[in-house]
Amino acid sequence: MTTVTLIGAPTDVGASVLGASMGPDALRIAGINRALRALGLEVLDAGNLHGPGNPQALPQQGFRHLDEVVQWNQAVFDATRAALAQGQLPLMMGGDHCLAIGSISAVAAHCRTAARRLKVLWFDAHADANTPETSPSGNIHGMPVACLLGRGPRSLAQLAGATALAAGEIALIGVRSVDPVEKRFVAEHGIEVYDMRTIDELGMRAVMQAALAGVDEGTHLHVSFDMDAMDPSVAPGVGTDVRGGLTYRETQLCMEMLADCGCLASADLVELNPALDVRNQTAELAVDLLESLFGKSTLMRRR
Ligand code: HAR
Ligand code: MN
Ligand code: MN
Ligand code: MN
Repeated sequence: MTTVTLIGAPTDVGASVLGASMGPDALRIAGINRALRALGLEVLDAGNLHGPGNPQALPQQGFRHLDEVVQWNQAVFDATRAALAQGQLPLMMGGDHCLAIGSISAVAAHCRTAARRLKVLWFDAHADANTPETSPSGNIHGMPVACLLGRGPRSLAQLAGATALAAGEIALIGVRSVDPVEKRFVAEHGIEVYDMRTIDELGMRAVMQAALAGVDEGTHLHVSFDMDAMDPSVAPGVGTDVRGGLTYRETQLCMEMLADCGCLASADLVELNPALDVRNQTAELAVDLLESLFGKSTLMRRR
Protein backbone atom coordinates (compact mmCIF):
# COMPACT_ATOMS: atom_id res chain seq x y z
CA MET A 1 0.00 0.00 0.00
CA THR A 2 1.26 3.45 -0.87
CA THR A 3 2.03 5.71 2.05
CA VAL A 4 1.37 9.35 1.27
CA THR A 5 3.43 11.66 3.46
CA LEU A 6 1.97 15.12 3.93
CA ILE A 7 4.72 17.73 4.32
CA GLY A 8 3.48 21.18 5.34
CA ALA A 9 5.60 24.14 4.26
CA PRO A 10 3.79 27.16 5.71
CA THR A 11 5.52 30.14 4.17
CA ASP A 12 4.97 32.93 1.67
CA VAL A 13 8.59 34.17 1.55
CA GLY A 14 8.68 33.70 -2.23
CA ALA A 15 5.62 35.85 -2.91
CA SER A 16 4.62 39.47 -2.39
CA VAL A 17 0.98 38.74 -1.59
CA LEU A 18 0.85 37.32 1.94
CA GLY A 19 -1.26 34.35 3.01
CA ALA A 20 0.00 31.22 1.22
CA SER A 21 1.64 30.42 4.56
CA MET A 22 -1.77 29.29 5.77
CA GLY A 23 -2.17 26.77 2.93
CA PRO A 24 -1.21 23.60 4.82
CA ASP A 25 -3.70 24.14 7.60
CA ALA A 26 -6.48 25.07 5.16
CA LEU A 27 -5.88 21.73 3.38
CA ARG A 28 -6.01 19.90 6.70
CA ILE A 29 -9.23 21.68 7.64
CA ALA A 30 -10.66 20.72 4.23
CA GLY A 31 -9.99 17.09 5.21
CA ILE A 32 -7.03 16.09 3.06
CA ASN A 33 -5.97 13.33 5.43
CA ARG A 34 -9.40 11.74 5.76
CA ALA A 35 -10.09 12.05 2.02
CA LEU A 36 -6.93 10.18 1.04
CA ARG A 37 -7.43 7.53 3.71
CA ALA A 38 -10.94 6.91 2.37
CA LEU A 39 -9.26 5.87 -0.91
CA GLY A 40 -7.40 3.11 0.92
CA LEU A 41 -4.10 4.96 1.14
CA GLU A 42 -1.99 5.11 4.24
CA VAL A 43 -1.52 8.78 5.13
CA LEU A 44 1.20 10.10 7.35
CA ASP A 45 0.98 13.78 8.29
CA ALA A 46 4.57 14.79 8.97
CA GLY A 47 3.34 18.15 10.29
CA ASN A 48 4.73 21.52 9.31
CA LEU A 49 8.33 22.37 8.55
CA HIS A 50 9.85 25.37 10.29
CA GLY A 51 11.73 28.28 8.82
CA PRO A 52 12.26 32.01 8.96
CA GLY A 53 9.39 34.50 8.86
CA ASN A 54 8.61 36.78 5.95
CA PRO A 55 10.73 39.94 6.32
CA GLN A 56 8.66 41.78 3.66
CA ALA A 57 11.83 43.37 2.36
CA LEU A 58 12.55 45.08 -0.96
CA PRO A 59 14.47 43.21 -3.69
CA GLN A 60 18.24 43.03 -3.37
CA GLN A 61 20.24 42.08 -6.48
CA GLY A 62 17.01 41.04 -8.14
CA PHE A 63 15.67 38.86 -5.29
CA ARG A 64 13.34 39.25 -2.41
CA HIS A 65 14.22 37.11 0.61
CA LEU A 66 16.87 34.90 -0.97
CA ASP A 67 18.28 33.68 2.37
CA GLU A 68 14.84 32.83 3.73
CA VAL A 69 13.84 31.08 0.51
CA VAL A 70 17.02 29.00 0.62
CA GLN A 71 16.39 27.96 4.23
CA TRP A 72 12.81 26.90 3.51
CA ASN A 73 13.87 24.98 0.42
CA GLN A 74 16.59 23.14 2.31
CA ALA A 75 13.96 22.02 4.82
CA VAL A 76 11.60 20.93 2.01
CA PHE A 77 14.48 19.15 0.26
CA ASP A 78 15.44 17.17 3.37
CA ALA A 79 11.86 16.17 4.21
CA THR A 80 11.08 15.15 0.62
CA ARG A 81 14.32 13.19 0.23
CA ALA A 82 13.67 11.35 3.51
CA ALA A 83 10.11 10.41 2.50
CA LEU A 84 11.26 9.13 -0.91
CA ALA A 85 14.10 7.15 0.67
CA GLN A 86 11.50 5.37 2.79
CA GLY A 87 9.46 4.47 -0.26
CA GLN A 88 6.74 6.98 0.55
CA LEU A 89 4.94 9.37 -1.77
CA PRO A 90 5.62 12.93 -0.54
CA LEU A 91 2.87 15.51 -1.00
CA MET A 92 4.33 18.94 -0.29
CA MET A 93 1.63 21.33 0.88
CA GLY A 94 2.66 24.95 0.28
CA GLY A 95 3.25 27.61 0.77
CA ASP A 96 4.20 29.52 -2.33
CA HIS A 97 5.65 27.91 -5.46
CA CYS A 98 9.30 28.73 -4.68
CA LEU A 99 9.17 25.61 -2.48
CA ALA A 100 9.04 23.36 -5.53
CA ILE A 101 12.75 24.07 -5.96
CA GLY A 102 13.32 22.01 -2.81
CA SER A 103 10.81 19.26 -3.49
CA ILE A 104 11.77 18.74 -7.14
CA SER A 105 15.51 18.94 -6.41
CA ALA A 106 14.95 16.10 -3.93
CA VAL A 107 12.92 14.13 -6.47
CA ALA A 108 15.64 14.63 -9.09
CA ALA A 109 18.37 13.51 -6.68
CA HIS A 110 16.28 10.47 -5.78
CA CYS A 111 15.77 9.59 -9.45
CA ARG A 112 19.51 9.87 -10.14
CA THR A 113 20.35 7.37 -7.38
CA ALA A 114 17.43 5.07 -8.22
CA ALA A 115 18.12 5.33 -11.99
CA ARG A 116 14.53 6.30 -12.71
CA ARG A 117 13.38 8.54 -15.52
CA LEU A 118 11.72 11.74 -14.33
CA LYS A 119 8.83 13.75 -15.68
CA VAL A 120 7.52 16.87 -13.98
CA LEU A 121 4.09 18.24 -14.95
CA TRP A 122 3.90 21.88 -13.85
CA PHE A 123 0.32 23.18 -13.72
CA ASP A 124 0.33 26.97 -13.55
CA ALA A 125 -1.07 30.20 -14.96
CA HIS A 126 2.56 31.41 -14.98
CA ALA A 127 5.75 30.07 -16.53
CA ASP A 128 7.77 30.65 -13.31
CA ALA A 129 10.83 30.96 -15.53
CA ASN A 130 12.25 34.32 -14.47
CA THR A 131 15.79 34.86 -13.30
CA PRO A 132 16.96 37.65 -10.98
CA GLU A 133 18.06 39.53 -14.11
CA THR A 134 14.63 39.30 -15.76
CA SER A 135 12.13 39.20 -12.86
CA PRO A 136 9.79 42.19 -12.79
CA SER A 137 9.11 41.65 -9.08
CA GLY A 138 12.08 39.88 -7.49
CA ASN A 139 9.58 37.33 -6.12
CA ILE A 140 11.23 33.94 -6.17
CA HIS A 141 7.93 32.09 -6.72
CA GLY A 142 8.25 33.47 -10.28
CA MET A 143 11.64 31.72 -10.71
CA PRO A 144 11.47 28.02 -9.73
CA VAL A 145 11.35 26.61 -13.27
CA ALA A 146 14.47 28.58 -14.22
CA CYS A 147 16.23 27.51 -11.00
CA LEU A 148 15.38 23.85 -11.54
CA LEU A 149 16.87 24.10 -15.05
CA GLY A 150 20.07 25.51 -13.56
CA ARG A 151 19.48 29.24 -14.07
CA GLY A 152 19.52 31.31 -10.90
CA PRO A 153 21.63 31.69 -7.77
CA ARG A 154 23.84 28.69 -6.93
CA SER A 155 22.13 28.26 -3.58
CA LEU A 156 18.86 27.43 -5.38
CA ALA A 157 19.92 26.32 -8.88
CA GLN A 158 22.35 23.80 -7.37
CA LEU A 159 20.47 23.04 -4.18
CA ALA A 160 21.48 19.38 -4.35
CA GLY A 161 24.92 20.12 -5.82
CA ALA A 162 23.79 19.65 -9.43
CA THR A 163 21.22 21.02 -11.85
CA ALA A 164 17.92 19.30 -11.04
CA LEU A 165 16.22 19.01 -14.41
CA ALA A 166 16.92 18.80 -18.12
CA ALA A 167 14.49 20.81 -20.26
CA GLY A 168 12.87 17.63 -21.62
CA GLU A 169 11.92 16.49 -18.11
CA ILE A 170 9.32 19.21 -17.52
CA ALA A 171 6.09 20.28 -19.21
CA LEU A 172 4.06 23.38 -18.33
CA ILE A 173 0.26 23.14 -18.48
CA GLY A 174 -2.37 25.88 -18.15
CA VAL A 175 -0.03 28.81 -18.79
CA ARG A 176 -1.50 32.20 -19.73
CA SER A 177 0.68 34.85 -18.09
CA VAL A 178 4.24 34.85 -19.38
CA ASP A 179 6.63 37.82 -19.09
CA PRO A 180 8.43 38.83 -22.33
CA VAL A 181 11.81 37.48 -21.21
CA GLU A 182 10.21 34.28 -19.95
CA LYS A 183 8.89 33.69 -23.45
CA ARG A 184 12.43 33.72 -24.74
CA PHE A 185 13.65 31.48 -21.91
CA VAL A 186 10.98 28.89 -22.60
CA ALA A 187 11.60 28.97 -26.37
CA GLU A 188 15.39 28.83 -26.08
CA HIS A 189 15.25 25.84 -23.73
CA GLY A 190 12.67 24.12 -25.90
CA ILE A 191 10.39 23.57 -22.90
CA GLU A 192 7.15 21.70 -23.62
CA VAL A 193 4.34 24.20 -22.91
CA TYR A 194 0.62 23.55 -23.17
CA ASP A 195 -0.75 27.05 -22.79
CA MET A 196 -4.46 27.85 -22.49
CA ARG A 197 -4.76 28.40 -26.22
CA THR A 198 -3.41 24.91 -26.90
CA ILE A 199 -5.83 23.47 -24.34
CA ASP A 200 -8.70 25.37 -26.02
CA GLU A 201 -7.70 24.14 -29.46
CA LEU A 202 -6.81 20.51 -28.74
CA GLY A 203 -8.86 19.82 -25.65
CA MET A 204 -7.50 18.60 -22.34
CA ARG A 205 -7.60 14.91 -23.27
CA ALA A 206 -5.22 15.35 -26.20
CA VAL A 207 -3.02 17.67 -24.18
CA MET A 208 -2.67 15.17 -21.35
CA GLN A 209 -2.01 12.34 -23.80
CA ALA A 210 0.82 14.41 -25.27
CA ALA A 211 2.17 15.43 -21.86
CA LEU A 212 2.16 11.80 -20.68
CA ALA A 213 3.70 10.38 -23.86
CA GLY A 214 6.71 8.30 -22.84
CA VAL A 215 5.70 8.15 -19.17
CA ASP A 216 5.79 4.46 -18.19
CA GLU A 217 6.56 2.10 -15.26
CA GLY A 218 10.16 3.28 -15.31
CA THR A 219 9.15 6.90 -14.83
CA HIS A 220 8.85 8.88 -11.63
CA LEU A 221 5.98 11.30 -12.30
CA HIS A 222 5.92 14.49 -10.23
CA VAL A 223 2.92 16.82 -10.34
CA SER A 224 3.55 20.40 -9.23
CA PHE A 225 0.12 21.99 -8.98
CA ASP A 226 -0.12 25.76 -8.59
CA MET A 227 -3.76 26.49 -7.68
CA ASP A 228 -3.71 29.55 -9.94
CA ALA A 229 -3.68 27.20 -12.93
CA MET A 230 -7.42 27.02 -12.37
CA ASP A 231 -9.85 29.72 -13.30
CA PRO A 232 -10.27 32.25 -10.47
CA SER A 233 -14.05 31.82 -10.67
CA VAL A 234 -13.64 28.33 -9.19
CA ALA A 235 -10.38 28.90 -7.30
CA PRO A 236 -10.46 32.41 -5.83
CA GLY A 237 -8.07 31.63 -2.98
CA VAL A 238 -4.79 32.41 -4.77
CA GLY A 239 -2.46 35.41 -4.58
CA THR A 240 -1.85 36.04 -8.29
CA ASP A 241 -5.02 35.15 -10.14
CA VAL A 242 -5.24 35.33 -13.93
CA ARG A 243 -8.53 34.96 -15.73
CA GLY A 244 -9.07 32.36 -18.43
CA GLY A 245 -7.83 29.36 -16.46
CA LEU A 246 -8.66 25.68 -16.31
CA THR A 247 -12.26 24.78 -15.63
CA TYR A 248 -13.32 22.38 -12.90
CA ARG A 249 -13.99 19.60 -15.43
CA GLU A 250 -10.76 20.15 -17.38
CA THR A 251 -8.80 19.85 -14.17
CA GLN A 252 -10.72 16.77 -13.02
CA LEU A 253 -9.94 15.10 -16.34
CA CYS A 254 -6.24 15.89 -15.88
CA MET A 255 -6.27 14.36 -12.43
CA GLU A 256 -8.18 11.29 -13.59
CA MET A 257 -5.79 10.71 -16.48
CA LEU A 258 -2.82 11.14 -14.14
CA ALA A 259 -4.32 8.58 -11.76
CA ASP A 260 -4.91 6.14 -14.64
CA CYS A 261 -1.28 6.36 -15.76
CA GLY A 262 -0.28 4.92 -12.39
CA CYS A 263 3.13 6.61 -12.28
CA LEU A 264 2.55 9.38 -9.76
CA ALA A 265 5.37 9.29 -7.22
CA SER A 266 5.39 12.78 -5.66
CA ALA A 267 3.45 16.06 -5.79
CA ASP A 268 3.22 19.68 -4.70
CA LEU A 269 0.02 21.59 -3.97
CA VAL A 270 1.00 25.26 -3.81
CA GLU A 271 -0.15 28.88 -3.91
CA LEU A 272 -3.36 28.18 -2.01
CA ASN A 273 -4.05 31.45 -0.17
CA PRO A 274 -6.72 31.10 2.54
CA ALA A 275 -6.56 34.84 3.30
CA LEU A 276 -8.09 35.50 -0.12
CA ASP A 277 -10.42 32.52 -0.15
CA VAL A 278 -14.16 32.39 0.46
CA ARG A 279 -15.20 29.86 3.11
CA ASN A 280 -12.21 27.62 2.38
CA GLN A 281 -13.68 26.64 -0.99
CA THR A 282 -10.33 26.67 -2.80
CA ALA A 283 -8.85 24.29 -0.23
CA GLU A 284 -11.91 22.05 -0.55
CA LEU A 285 -11.50 22.16 -4.32
CA ALA A 286 -7.83 21.20 -3.92
CA VAL A 287 -8.77 18.20 -1.78
CA ASP A 288 -11.44 17.20 -4.30
CA LEU A 289 -8.82 17.29 -7.11
CA LEU A 290 -6.26 15.43 -5.02
CA GLU A 291 -8.81 12.68 -4.44
CA SER A 292 -9.05 12.25 -8.20
CA LEU A 293 -5.28 12.41 -8.58
CA PHE A 294 -4.98 9.58 -6.06
CA GLY A 295 -7.51 7.41 -7.83
CA LYS A 296 -11.04 8.36 -6.86
CA SER A 297 -13.31 7.76 -9.84
CA THR A 298 -17.03 8.05 -10.45
CA LEU A 299 -17.46 4.47 -11.66
CA MET A 300 -15.61 1.19 -11.20
CA ARG A 301 -12.55 1.39 -13.42
CA ARG A 302 -11.03 -1.47 -15.38
CA ARG A 303 -7.28 -1.19 -14.74
N1 HAR B 1 5.80 36.43 -13.65
C1 HAR B 1 5.57 37.24 -12.48
C2 HAR B 1 6.81 37.41 -11.66
O1 HAR B 1 7.79 36.76 -11.91
C3 HAR B 1 4.44 36.68 -11.66
C4 HAR B 1 4.73 35.40 -10.95
C5 HAR B 1 3.53 35.03 -10.17
N2 HAR B 1 3.83 33.95 -9.38
C6 HAR B 1 3.18 32.83 -9.21
N3 HAR B 1 3.82 31.79 -9.67
N4 HAR B 1 2.12 32.72 -8.70
O2 HAR B 1 3.20 30.86 -10.42
O3 HAR B 1 6.86 38.21 -10.77
MN1 MN C 1 3.71 28.83 -9.86
MN1 MN D 1 1.15 30.73 -10.73
MN1 MN E 1 -14.94 15.18 -2.34
